[in-house]
Amino acid sequence: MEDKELRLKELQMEIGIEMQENIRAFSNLMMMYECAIREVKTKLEVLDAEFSVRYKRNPISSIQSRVKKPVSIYKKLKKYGLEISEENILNGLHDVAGVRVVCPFIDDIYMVAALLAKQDDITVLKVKDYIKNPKENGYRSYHMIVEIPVFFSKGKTPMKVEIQIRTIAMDFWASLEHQLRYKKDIEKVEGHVEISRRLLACAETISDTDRQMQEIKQMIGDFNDLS
Ligand code: 0O2
Repeated sequence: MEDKELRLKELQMEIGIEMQENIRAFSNLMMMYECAIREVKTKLEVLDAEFSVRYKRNPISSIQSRVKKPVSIYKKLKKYGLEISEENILNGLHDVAGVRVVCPFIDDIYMVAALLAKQDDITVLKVKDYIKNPKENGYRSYHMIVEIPVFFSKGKTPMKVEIQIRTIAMDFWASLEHQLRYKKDIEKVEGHVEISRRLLACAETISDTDRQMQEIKQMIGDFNDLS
């Protein structure tokens, strides 16, 4: 084999090895986020199980989780002007691991959030209360960015997880709105002002229903709470 050909083969091998190493490092990172999600889910499941036995009701209706897709990670890093690297993902992004908690009533949201926040291995880094301060489009949800230690063979690693807590009604609206328009170039759709107005009106109706259900719950008074 000629020198030039040999060098090309070596280069291809080097690139291949580097790519393999990057893929391995990325898979490892995603595994770490998956484990952080498991830790948070276990905490939520424990709280729900305890409530179920002590108070005969469940403050959590469902829990969903996801690790952000590589393309969304890439887009978010770009949005923040960051290079793709393990360090930037770990330090620059806070929603690679996401857990969504759906509760029956508004007061369940604040109770679940408070019970999580007071656990001494959880550090609350940021809270966005889109229930008290809904987004202009009507989006409501309680967002927490928490840091939780995960024990790997190399030792304890603090991992960030975004927790979104919302009622069944808020989840209904957000899921449909997400399908219909979120992230799409809605401004280019004919009648987009009317679409936004109607979506906002639906959000207001849903919010009013949530408030009424909360009041009915208080009127019945059958439910115990932790206070
Ligand atoms: P996906 O596809 O759900 O992962 P920040 O950088 O913190 O200022 P960021 O990250 O947009 O801004 O934070 P924010 O506002 O807390 O929103 C994070 C997530 O909340 C979104 O994740 C959505 O899941 C949800 N969300 C926020 N606004 C809306 C909304 O108007 N409608 C719906 N349906 N969901 C919303 P991602 O990564 O954008 O999307």
